[in-house]
Amino acid sequence: MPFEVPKLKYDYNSLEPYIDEQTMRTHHDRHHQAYVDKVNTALDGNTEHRSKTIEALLSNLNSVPEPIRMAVRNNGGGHYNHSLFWEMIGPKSGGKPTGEIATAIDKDFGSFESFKEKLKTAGLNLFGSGWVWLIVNNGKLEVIALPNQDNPISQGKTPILGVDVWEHAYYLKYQNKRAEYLDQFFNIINWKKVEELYSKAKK
Ligand code: MN3
Repeated sequence: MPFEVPKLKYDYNSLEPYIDEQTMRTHHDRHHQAYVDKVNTALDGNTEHRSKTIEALLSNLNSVPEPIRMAVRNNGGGHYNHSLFWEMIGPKSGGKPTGEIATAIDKDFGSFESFKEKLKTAGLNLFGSGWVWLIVNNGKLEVIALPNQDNPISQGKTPILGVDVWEHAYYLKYQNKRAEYLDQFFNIINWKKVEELYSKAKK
């Protein structure tokens, strides 16, 4: 089955004023679609690998034939990352997390404020395009930055929140002000989804 871009579960304009409608349309309908088209093309004709899930492919990249490995890593990664991303953000979101994830953040980062600072600094220090991830690694929360469309699952780690720091994610509204985008990003984090992923990851 070829991969498909999942439909957004909220309106394109519902993340305003933090993420503008035009950015959402271009990002979801064009950028994500391009990753999907390219990974489908790469896997076309490869009966063994095209039947696998995107998670299975990315968590064992070495099993992907060398000639298409980079295309799967980049475009398959783009598909997986963005599919997660649309769920990790949402309207009427943001604020502070509650429940288990809030306790874990306090325990592993000291406080919510220092977690925020850590995520923001990682985003600012990431040179070029990539993502900043909140991951679960051996039961502990960590913030890591990865280039391009690489995903923590390729390193055996579980992502529970991802911030897209490619310019296409923020440039129309924020231009070169990445710091402001990172600050405003906290207004659209869907902590319910993050907590759900956290509960699954620590089992
Ligand atoms: Mn993107």
